[in-house]
Amino acid sequence: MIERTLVLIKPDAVKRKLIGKIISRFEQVDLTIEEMKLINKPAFNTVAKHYPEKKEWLQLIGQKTIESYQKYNFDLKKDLGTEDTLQIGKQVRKWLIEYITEGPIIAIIITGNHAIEMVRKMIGHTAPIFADLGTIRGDFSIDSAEFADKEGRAIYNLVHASGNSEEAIEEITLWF
Ligand code: IDP
Ligand code: MG
Repeated sequence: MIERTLVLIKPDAVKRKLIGKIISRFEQVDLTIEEMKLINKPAFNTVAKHYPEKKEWLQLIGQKTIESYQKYNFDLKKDLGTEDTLQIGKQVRKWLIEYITEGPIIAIIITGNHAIEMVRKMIGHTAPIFADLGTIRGDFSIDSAEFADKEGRAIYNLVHASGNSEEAIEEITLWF
């Protein structure tokens, strides 16, 4: 089943000169680069739409943070001032918009057999510290939620990829 998905190479990856390495991984498995562009200054409004203020999604992000803290027995309340999943989600969304707008990014449409699932598998877990070796996030970073939260920023995890077919359609329309 041929699918299309959206990938963003985030500012930390561009800064670290990883564009080529990341793109070559997708080509290596025979996925196709259908469109690609460098965006020098990602607009606040576009990024805010990319990470919309949807309650369900905010709660999911909040939940991931809580799980990461539990794994290491770290004090969530101390770092984030709250244990409420929705509040944590809102805080992370703010950091995320700051992160994606802070420098140049690359937007790519990738197509291929089961491209959405395949690309997600290739980028790995949201937190690089949990991402398997062999994935993009796992091979190029060791960042984690608690580490990022302590510095008051989003997890620097190099790439974004659409999570499902609805997200893919919305995100492709937004960026292209
Ligand atoms: P994904 O990028 O793996 O799909 P999402 O849950 O959609 O992960 O979260 C979007 C982005 O928000 C992540 O890529 C990461 O940069 C950031 N993020 C997620 N959880 C946290 C957190 O607990 N602290 C800081 N940043 C986070
Ligand atoms: Mg996501």
